[in-house]
Amino acid sequence: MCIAGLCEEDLCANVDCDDGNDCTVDSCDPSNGTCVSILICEDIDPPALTAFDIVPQSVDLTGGPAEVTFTWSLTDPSGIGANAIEMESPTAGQFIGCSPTLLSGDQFDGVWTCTDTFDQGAEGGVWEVSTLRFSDSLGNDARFFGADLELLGFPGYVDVTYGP
Ligand SMILES: [Ca+2]
Ligand SMILES: [Ca+2]
Repeated sequence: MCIAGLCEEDLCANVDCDDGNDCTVDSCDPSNGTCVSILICEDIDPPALTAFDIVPQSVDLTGGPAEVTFTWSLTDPSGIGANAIEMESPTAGQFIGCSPTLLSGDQFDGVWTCTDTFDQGAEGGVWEVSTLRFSDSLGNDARFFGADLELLGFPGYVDVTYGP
């Protein structure tokens, strides 16, 4: 821009300050070209679980170990903080679990996935999701068990078998 014949470079000309977060108002500071985000929401809610799946929901360990993949979708205006899943065997106190990475989207609206393995010799029977736990970046957290997931119409269990 030019003022009184003196021209300055527009430091904000090619700066996109949109951080994808609806809870912030974003602008560019023309004095130095850096982004400024002002929080406009008070976020007291944990992330919203909008989808959850386990593939497969039945594994036969007769021939060896079997992988199981968890995929779920979370939205939160403050972004995701912690995020993890664990399954527990019917009686033997065995666990599998993993911490997901982003499959698509971003920390405000994204699909998360991770894979773990049932070792051959793992206890047979119905394994339950013992913890699906996540929080936003402010620490608002939620925890789901298998029964909670089933109530929402999502799978909460994996059937571990050794032959038919
Ligand atoms: Ca924003
Ligand atoms: Ca939140």
